[in-house]
Amino acid sequence: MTEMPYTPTPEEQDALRRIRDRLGPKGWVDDPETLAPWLIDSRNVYEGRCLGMAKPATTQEVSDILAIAYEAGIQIVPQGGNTSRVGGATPDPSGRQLLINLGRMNAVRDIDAANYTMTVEAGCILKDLQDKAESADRLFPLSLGAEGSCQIGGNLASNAGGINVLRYGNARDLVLGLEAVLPDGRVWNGLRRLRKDNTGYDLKQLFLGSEGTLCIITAAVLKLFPLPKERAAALVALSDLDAAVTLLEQARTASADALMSFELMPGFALDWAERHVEGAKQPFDTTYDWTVLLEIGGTRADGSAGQALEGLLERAYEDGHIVDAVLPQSEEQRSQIWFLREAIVDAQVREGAQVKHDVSVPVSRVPDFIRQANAAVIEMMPGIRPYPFGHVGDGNIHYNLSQPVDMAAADFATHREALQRRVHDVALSLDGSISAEHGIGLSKREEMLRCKSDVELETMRALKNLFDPKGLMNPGKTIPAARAETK
Ligand code: FAD
Ligand code: 2HG
Ligand code: ZN
Repeated sequence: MTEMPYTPTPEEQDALRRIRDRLGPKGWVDDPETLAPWLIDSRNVYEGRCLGMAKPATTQEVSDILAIAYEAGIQIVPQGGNTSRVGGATPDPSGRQLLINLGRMNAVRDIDAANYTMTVEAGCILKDLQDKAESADRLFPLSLGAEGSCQIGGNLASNAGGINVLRYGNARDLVLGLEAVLPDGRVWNGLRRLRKDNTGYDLKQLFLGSEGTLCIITAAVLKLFPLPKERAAALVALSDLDAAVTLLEQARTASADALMSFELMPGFALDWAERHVEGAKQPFDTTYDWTVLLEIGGTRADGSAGQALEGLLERAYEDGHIVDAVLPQSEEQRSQIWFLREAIVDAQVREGAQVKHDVSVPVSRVPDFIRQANAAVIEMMPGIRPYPFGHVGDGNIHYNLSQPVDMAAADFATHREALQRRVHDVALSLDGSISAEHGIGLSKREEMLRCKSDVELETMRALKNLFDPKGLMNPGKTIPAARAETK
């Protein structure tokens, strides 16, 4: 049975007409074909509908459309590049929500190289910002697989992590100032470029990571860093899983903490990438159990980063922590190895149904986490294929699972929740988190009830209510409803 599309009330129709008039034809999309990809999340788990997509080009337009929507009680789903892994940017199936996509707000307002800052609008594509910073001989270090399509507003709203957190921190650590529009349309201009500013509560930190539930981020002042003049990378094969933690410790010391990335990958993931992703090439002739891609950034182009890396690897080889290593000899080879790292994500999709996780534990407990989670899921489902990889330098593992080869994908999907609970239990028992970098969105909302205290949840609800008393901003995301009363 096909569901009837939602018919807006006369008040909503009037508000939508005013919004369309305010934005003009470039600022409004309601053609089903153009809308379709924006209504499905990046994992193809959620599909929604909407009243239309507003595409404001200025902060004032965002303010005006929020004010109109607020008055008419229209629910809003803020959206950037729609690469969320937790369904955070997908509207619900009711058809009553309005998408606001920031893609047209893509200007870099200012680069202040001496202050090491860049003021940017929310719709800038992350990769464009990296390039822009580089052209001013600066580094903007946020980097992740979706950087060619995700927007800085989405990165900040979800406090994204990625491959350089080890050295530079998460998205929230990279922001000095913020501009945001509150649900009723009021604009907060907090675009300060200060490294020291202890003037009361830090509102921007509340908005960063709020996943579109408190405000729409329209611009930000981002921190820049000296551009590394050389990058020395290696793909190494570990003697065993524990060696990952030992090598990480040694790499931080050997590089004087200039280690930028430290990514763990199971050897068979490299094979899967070569098999399924065009252009991906596994450089080893053997499938090792565990590999790590590490990279050191040097501030001088004098080969010192490369020397530090080689010295580190020689010692690690002598001590028996690594058994093999590939050191790229050119920029092209270095990008091939990074391509392989990003390709393992797509490769897993081609191996059938999957259940994803994004947990973190203290770095020292990563090996225990992987071993305990493996034992737990294999006990639940013999034949399941654990595919743990990720940012081990941050204690962040994407403990993904692939279906047993002889199981129907639909069958596997029915076990998703039970598997996720079990994996989350292991992470929580090791003092970990159920969401390291992807956020809560829709897919982890109910798990919040298991890992947050009443005090924490009640405070979050009170803050939500303070900023968004009508509950219009990204309803149903991030914050779970109150626990059902138990007798
Ligand atoms: P969207 O998906 O559009 O939105 C994300 C959330 O932010 C939603 O809740 C949305 O409502 C809200 N939002 C978006 N824009 C705004 C705004 N301007 N104001 C207020 N709220 C807003 N994440 C990591 O942390 N590390 C990774 O390494 C990583 N790798 C990825 C690799 C791939 C291939 C993919 C598909 C995703 C990956 N992600 C990763 C997940 C995702 O968090 C990031 O891609 C990115 O931060 C999301 O940005 P976006 O613009 O696509 O936001
Ligand atoms: C990564 O680290 C991303 O590659 C995506 O966070 C992880 O989708 C995933 O499983
Ligand atoms: Zn990740």
